[in-house]
Amino acid sequence: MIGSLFIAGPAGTGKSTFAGAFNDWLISQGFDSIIVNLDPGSDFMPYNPEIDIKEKISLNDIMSNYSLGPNGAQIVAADMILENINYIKEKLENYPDYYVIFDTPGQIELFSFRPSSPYLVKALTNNKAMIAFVSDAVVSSMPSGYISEKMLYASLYSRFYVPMLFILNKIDLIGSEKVDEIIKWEDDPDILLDAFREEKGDMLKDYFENIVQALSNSGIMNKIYPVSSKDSFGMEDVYSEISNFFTGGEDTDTMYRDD
Ligand SMILES: Nc1nc2c(ncn2[C@@H]2O[C@H](COP(=O)(O)OP(=O)(O)OP(=O)(O)O)[C@@H](O)[C@H]2O)c(=O)[nH]1
Ligand SMILES: [Mg+2]
Repeated sequence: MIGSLFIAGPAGTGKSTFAGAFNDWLISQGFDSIIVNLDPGSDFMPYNPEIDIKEKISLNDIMSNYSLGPNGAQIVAADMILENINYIKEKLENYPDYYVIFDTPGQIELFSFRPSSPYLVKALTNNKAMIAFVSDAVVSSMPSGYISEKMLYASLYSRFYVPMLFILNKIDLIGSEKVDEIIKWEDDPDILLDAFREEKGDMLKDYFENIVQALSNSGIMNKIYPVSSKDSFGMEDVYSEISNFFTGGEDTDTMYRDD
């Protein structure tokens, strides 16, 4: 692989739609790209994965074999991905000059907080990995929602230590003025703090100020990528970032061979 992008984020933010849209965009631009589905619980996928963990792991089988409910089965399934790592690795060998997009389970904790996940990322990609954290623009359009998403983003970074992109998805639902406002929050913590005061009053000001300061000092507030996966908007900026990281900005798909 040239490099990989793990798509993570809270449930329903559009991870799978973004995975499909970004893969389609890459292919439309002449790049080679595939999707690997790592979500054993996805009933519907808005793309055709080249590699699909559902061929190896069935949530229904786990529920009946281990007498588990759907949540317990999801946890067992997430850990079982490791047992199938060679299956995925062997299949990936067929795609040496490809970008590989990994779609991860809907519930963010299954990817973020299982002990196996950082190992999985490393073993599957040999450290050629980035994470696209997909946030929902509607949630992020309130200062309190935005900062909660940033804290989740920071928590993923604390687990994986790989370069990450904050994708503000579904911007078609909030309009360009709101997007511009969110970008200003990202650039200037004081503007974010003012907006937060307008939303919540002065009550939690100190708490919020300290959190924003900590995130700002840690480099977590640096850049966001506004995207509409529905309209295929914003994909080029995402591509620029990953191509910069994996190929040093060279517009080629053959620089980072495994051999
Ligand atoms: N308007 C709009 N809707 C979107 C966009 N991206 C995704 N959606 C919708 O958001 C819903 C959830 O999308 P998914 O791609 O399934 O989200 P997900 O994060 O993969 O969901 P889980 O894996 O179940 O957690 C679907 O109804 C999508 O059509 C977007 O850019 N704009
Ligand atoms: Mg999904």
